[in-house]
Amino acid sequence: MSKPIFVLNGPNLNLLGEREPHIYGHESLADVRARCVARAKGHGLTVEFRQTNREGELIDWVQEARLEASAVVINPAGYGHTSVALHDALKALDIPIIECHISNPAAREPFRHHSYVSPAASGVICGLGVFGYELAIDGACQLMVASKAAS
Ligand code: CA2
Repeated sequence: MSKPIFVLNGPNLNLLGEREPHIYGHESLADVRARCVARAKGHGLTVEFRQTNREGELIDWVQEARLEASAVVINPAGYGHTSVALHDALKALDIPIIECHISNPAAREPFRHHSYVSPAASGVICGLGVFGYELAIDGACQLMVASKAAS
């Protein structure tokens, strides 16, 4: 039995669907979870889907993923623009990491243009709404298959 894909969500994403629908859409985080579960099931995999408003907890989960996950999909939300500690934790992983943003941070305010997560990620998906989470699962699976074939 394969390890789950960890889908980790950072601060304020618990508000998804409640505010700023013009940026983030109308779906709730529970809806996003359902999309991820279904997409992973199509690949014969499971997901461990979590959200936190605390930086340390997010880092603890990334560390947990070292042993317990087959890949990580992470929407770091605001911590992507601020957290060296999150960058360091992600750099310690040897599994695929997909950074996923609902909006396109590069098309928004300048303070969203830098990501501490991108240099540690295998790939980045942004600007496609919550559908991006499904593509992130596909991307993680693709990289897992490629790394198995190479070993
Ligand atoms: O586009 C994304 O997914 C972001 O990661 C979302 C973050 C933002 O800081 C990043 O620049 C881009 C914000 C998450 C807050 O989500 C909310 C959702 C609904 C209402 C208010 C906030």
